[in-house]
This record gives sequence, structure tokens and C-alpha cells, in this order.
Amino acid sequence: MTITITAFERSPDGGKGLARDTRVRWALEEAGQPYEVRLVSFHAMKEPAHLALHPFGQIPTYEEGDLALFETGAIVFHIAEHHDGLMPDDATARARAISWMFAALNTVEPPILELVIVRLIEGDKPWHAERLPLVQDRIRSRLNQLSARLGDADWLDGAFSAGDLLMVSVLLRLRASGLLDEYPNLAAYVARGEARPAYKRAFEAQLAVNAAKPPAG
Ligand SMILES: N[C@@H](CCC(=O)N[C@@H](CS)C(=O)NCC(=O)O)C(=O)O
Repeated sequence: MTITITAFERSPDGGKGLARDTRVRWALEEAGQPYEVRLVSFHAMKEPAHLALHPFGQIPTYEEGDLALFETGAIVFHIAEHHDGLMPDDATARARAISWMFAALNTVEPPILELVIVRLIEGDKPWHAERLPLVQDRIRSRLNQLSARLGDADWLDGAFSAGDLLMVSVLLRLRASGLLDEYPNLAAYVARGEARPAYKRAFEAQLAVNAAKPPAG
């Protein structure tokens, strides 16, 4: 059955791979599943046809036969459940990999998204200079803990899993801030993720869509 995902017609990041379709592309590449992409404009994302797939009018979505999914975590989980390459075979190791998926999205990503908001949306507020270091410290607190847990391991819990895929994807958002470089083992962890052939294919595919276009503003 053909898998179709949605992605930005013009990504605001201009193809840096930070839009969340990259996570889904990466999961599909790890799983060896071909897929098609339907590009949507910001306008089309808020129209009824797209809202029927995604109640919040966002990307990515995932369609496969009668199944339509939204939320990257759910999509990556679905791919990992149905194909090899993203989940350990052992049931308890699987459960732990799922914990890391939730940790990436629920515990590590929220303060990182706050930083994006501080930088992109709140830059002109009078309290911006006071808020920025507070948010940076909340991120550091999470990174300290994650760094301590990872130690000198390659991946979070044994072999590479969907938990690593989401954690690396979340941490990639920090690169421009320089915060990741304060944690050499996390920077190396992210670099290991980016070095995976499946990630490279996913990155190149989204770049091909965005490279020739000016970023959406
Ligand atoms: N929690 C959602 C977040 C989806 C999301 O924020 N998508 C962004 C692109 S990365 C988007 O569509 N932004 C445009 C908008 O919200 O209007 C997920 O993980 O899929």
C-alpha cells in the first residue's frame, strides 16, 4: 500500500531539516519503506481537506490505505511497530525504547521549543533579555541529565531505536543555539544520528523540496 506523508511546500527553515516531516522520512528510510510526499502550503494546511487529516492544521500527516495519522510520535511509532529497524525484538527493551520516544517529545522537546519561541516570536518584547537565560537554563538542566544517562554509549538503550531517532531529531533543533556543544557526548550522539544513511536520505529528500525556494516567512 502506498504511504503518503505531507510536508511544507516551503519550509520556514529553508531545508535545514527541522520541519517534522524529516523525522517521518527518516523513520521510513530506516524501515526501508518507499513513500510519496504531498506538499501543502500554509493556506492549504488550514483548509477542510487537510484539517480532516490533521485537526490542528499542521504537518506531517501519514496516509496508508484507510489509515490516516497525525502527530510525529504516533506516526514514527506506527512505522516502528510494523517494520524492522526501529524497535528491539525483546518486549521489555521495546517498552524502554517507547519510553525514550515519549521522553524526547514530552520531556526534552518542550523547553527546546520554548527557546524557538523566545528567539523567533518574542525578540522584540521588553522582557526578552531576562527570559532568554531562564529558558536556556531549563534546557541545560535537561541536557545535563540526558548527557549523564547517555555517558559514552552510542545510543540511549543498546541498539539504535525510534527513541534515538526522535531524541536526535529534537536535539538537532539546538544546533544553532550552541547549547549542544556544551555537551560533547550529546553533540557526538547527534552527529552519529546524522551520519546514518537513512537520515542522510531523509535530509536530502526534504532539502530537494526546499533548496530552490526562499523560506516561507
Ligand atoms: N506535535 C506535532 C507538532 C506538529 C507541528 O508543529 N508541525 C509544524 C511543522 S514542524 C507545523 O505544521 N507548523 C505550522 C502550523 O502550526 O501552522 C507533531 O509532532 O507532529
